[in-house]
Amino acid sequence: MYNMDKGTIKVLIRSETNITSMADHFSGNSDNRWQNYKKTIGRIKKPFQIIIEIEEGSNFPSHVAVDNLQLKHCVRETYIPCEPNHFQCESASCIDRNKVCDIYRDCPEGEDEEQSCDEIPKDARCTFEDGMCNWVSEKRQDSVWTLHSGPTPVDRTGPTVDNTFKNVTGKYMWARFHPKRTQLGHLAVMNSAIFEPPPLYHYAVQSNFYNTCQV
Ligand SMILES: [Ca+2]
Ligand SMILES: [Ca+2]
Repeated sequence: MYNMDKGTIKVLIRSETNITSMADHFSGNSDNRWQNYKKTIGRIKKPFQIIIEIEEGSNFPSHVAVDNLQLKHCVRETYIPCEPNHFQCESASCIDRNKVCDIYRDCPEGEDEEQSCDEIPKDARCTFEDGMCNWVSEKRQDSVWTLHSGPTPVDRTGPTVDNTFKNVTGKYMWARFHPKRTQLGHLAVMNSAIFEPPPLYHYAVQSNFYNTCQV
C-alpha cells in the first residue's frame, strides 16, 4: 500500500442470494511493501464470492496491490468411517464416544454436545452457569456450598477460574467452611436431584444411552 493512510480496505462475502456481509474492514498505510494478510471467513455452506473493496487515501497517487491470493482449508475432507467406539462429526472427523455429551465441544461444530444429549436425565449435566441444576447444599452450621465465579475471597482456598470457560466469568460450586468453627472431620455436603435409574443397556456402545450416566 502507498498513500493509503486515510484509505480503507474492506473484504466482503457475497452469497448466491446477493446478500453481502463484511468479513473484515481495516485502515490502509504507506508501508509500500508486500505484507501477509489472513482472514478466517469460517464455514460457508453455499456458493459465495469474495469482494475486495478499496477506498483510496486522500493523498495522490494511492495504490494497493494484491498477489498470491489463496483460499485455504476449503477442500472437503475425504470421508473415512469412524471406528465403532467413535462418534462421527459432521466435518468427517472422529472423536472418542466418551467425548459425546461431556460438556466440552470436541467436534469442530460442537455437534457432539447436541447429539442425543437430551436423552441424559434432567440436571445430570451441569456447568453451573445457569444455576445449581437442583443440587442443594446441606444446611450445616460450619459449612456451605455456594455458587461462585472468579478467585475465592479467602487466600489459598479455591480455584481462580471455573472449569467450563476457564475464565473469571464462569461459575462453579465452592465449599466454604466457617473459619472459626471448623474442626477436623467436618463436612460440606451437596445433594443432587433424584435421578431415575438409567436403562440397563446404557453401557452398549451402539445405544443412544451409552455412557449417559457417567459422572
Ligand atoms: Ca464433547
Ligand atoms: Ca462453570
